[in-house]
Amino acid sequence: MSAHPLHPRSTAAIDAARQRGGALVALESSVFAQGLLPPFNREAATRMMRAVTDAGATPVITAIVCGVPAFGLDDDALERFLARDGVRKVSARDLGIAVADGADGATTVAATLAMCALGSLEVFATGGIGGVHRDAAFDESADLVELARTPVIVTCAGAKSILDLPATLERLETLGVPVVGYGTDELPGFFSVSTGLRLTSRIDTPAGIARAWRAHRALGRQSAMLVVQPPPAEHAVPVEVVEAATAAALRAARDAGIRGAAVTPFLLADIQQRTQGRSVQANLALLENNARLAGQIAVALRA
Ligand code: PSU
Ligand code: MN
Repeated sequence: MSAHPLHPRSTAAIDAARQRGGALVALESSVFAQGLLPPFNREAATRMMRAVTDAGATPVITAIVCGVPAFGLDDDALERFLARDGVRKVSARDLGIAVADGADGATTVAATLAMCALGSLEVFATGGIGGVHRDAAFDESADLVELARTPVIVTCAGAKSILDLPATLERLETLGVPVVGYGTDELPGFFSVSTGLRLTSRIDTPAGIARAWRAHRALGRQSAMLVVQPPPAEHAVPVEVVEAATAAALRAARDAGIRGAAVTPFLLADIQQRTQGRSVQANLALLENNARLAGQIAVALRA
């Protein structure tokens, strides 16, 4: 029996960046193909890529494109993903099947971490990670286990507001994933700045994050490091507004019998509608902010 021939592909820009030893930042594609509705997904992709570039690094959107693991999307592929045209949501367990099917697949945080390991990428920016769901503790995102076993720095605004945040934080502790506040002492609430959940570490500079990361790796730790920062204050949504929309979205999901991988995209879309776009502006701003920070950290790691 021979192994399935796997030929990951990179765009020319990413190959060139690798050749000159430039800083790279991975971006997940599920947030574009499933997380945000058009036209906001295009705005998110544009703003995130520009933020990484402005920080002096090269953005690397990861995906499965026609069955090929892809580092960077060419224009055709990007348009299909933004149109959500037959693009499946791919978590870590789905990668092999998407490749064997020759499918287009948008990678979640879990699958993007796996792609980072495949492509030797050390820094990854996203919006909010998955975690332990409310009222259904058995529904725990695969993002958590992949964070436990993939050494990548992940910048985010915490975990999605739809989750049980105290439970998610406890699981991250159990799994050995450090959660570092960037300019904050508490876990941010994704759309909102504050949760009241205290963190055990805080580092306020990219160089400081790079130092902590080198120590983490030198100690042989194989886990990710989560670097969390709140959404920019001017776009943050008050916690009461987010909570009311979330409670209603959870009820709607239950009434509609939404299950499995469809839960997260359903809730995110429902909250977007219920908050009349306020949550979208916060989402776009925090994605851009996290991409910029990831770029700065990736550059600091080269120093
Ligand atoms: N957070 C967002 N938007 C998203 C996601 C998270 O604000 O689109 C996506 C990420 O790709 C994350 C996934 O990995 O949702 C989690 O899905 P699940 O809960 O099914 O693991
Ligand atoms: Mn789930």
